Amino acid sequence: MNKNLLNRLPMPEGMSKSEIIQVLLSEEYGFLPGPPEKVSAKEESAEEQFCAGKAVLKKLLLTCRAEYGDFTFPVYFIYPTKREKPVPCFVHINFRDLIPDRYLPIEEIIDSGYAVLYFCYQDVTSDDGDFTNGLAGLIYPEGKRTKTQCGKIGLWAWAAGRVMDHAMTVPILNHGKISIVGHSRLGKTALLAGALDERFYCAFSNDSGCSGAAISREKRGETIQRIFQVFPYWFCENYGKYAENVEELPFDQHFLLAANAPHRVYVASASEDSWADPEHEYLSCVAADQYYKSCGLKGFVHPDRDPVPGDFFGEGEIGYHLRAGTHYLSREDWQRYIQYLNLADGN
Ligand code: GTR
Repeated sequence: MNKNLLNRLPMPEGMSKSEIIQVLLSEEYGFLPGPPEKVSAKEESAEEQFCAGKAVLKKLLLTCRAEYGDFTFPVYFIYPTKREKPVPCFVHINFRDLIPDRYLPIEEIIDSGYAVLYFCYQDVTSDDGDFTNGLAGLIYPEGKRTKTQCGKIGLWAWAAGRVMDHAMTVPILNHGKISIVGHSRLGKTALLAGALDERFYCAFSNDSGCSGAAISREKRGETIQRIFQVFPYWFCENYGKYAENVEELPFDQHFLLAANAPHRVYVASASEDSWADPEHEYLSCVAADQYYKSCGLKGFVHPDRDPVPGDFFGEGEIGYHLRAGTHYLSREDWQRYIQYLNLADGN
């Protein structure tokens, strides 16, 4: 572990949660639209015998009523047929609207007693620099943003919050155990959604890398310069000023983990994912540990060594694993998430 780097990072201790969020929004992700006045769900279709009858699959249309207009997007709800009590749930932001999907081993998740609320990010707004479609089109007249209005990550995170609004109205869900999961660019989104919405029990980021969990200073693989050159629309325009000045950042990505306190946050890395940089994702957990501790929490419980593939550190509010292999959201990652949640429940 790069202890020299760790020792010279800006630290969030002494800052309030809202001050941490303020700096992340004004300098990196941009400010999100306010919450809608009302979220309502309409059932479009239902499959009662999904997964050999072990689950119900419903397609819902979620409508968000706000001063800037109505916005509707599809959400899939899959829940176990047999339940003794309200079930925990994952809100999963995915790349596709397929079920099953290679990033969502749904039958296994259902067998573990979890429900899933699932949406496809591009049903919210496109993954490109066009700010005239979907939610972006409502918020940004003529597709133009100011320097600190949010980019696409912020808009996807906003939608995750609306799914949470809906989840809180569903009686079969355990409202205290609703977590958010995303992979890669959607792992960055999951961390932001968790930071902005304390109702999430845990934010799971999978291989989220640059501008997600990984520390930006001295980063290997993707850098702010590179990400802002290729995907400037994920962030607010203001972030561009750090493209060639990473040392000028008044924070680093452990602030994003810290902003998830007091609820849980989880960093999943893959050993061969050098573009995301697993070392710097781990460093971020170590750096955020102090903030969690300063809130009277356990933080990141880990041994005093670098992680090796197969490691799983699940004792604290910051959870972590290092999976062998490349950039992917695999069933092994999901198994760890479920293991972590069960451990937190004392099972
Ligand atoms: C890459 C990008 C990463 C990561 C990834 C993904 O092209 O450089 O930051 O977000 O896409 O989302 O799959």
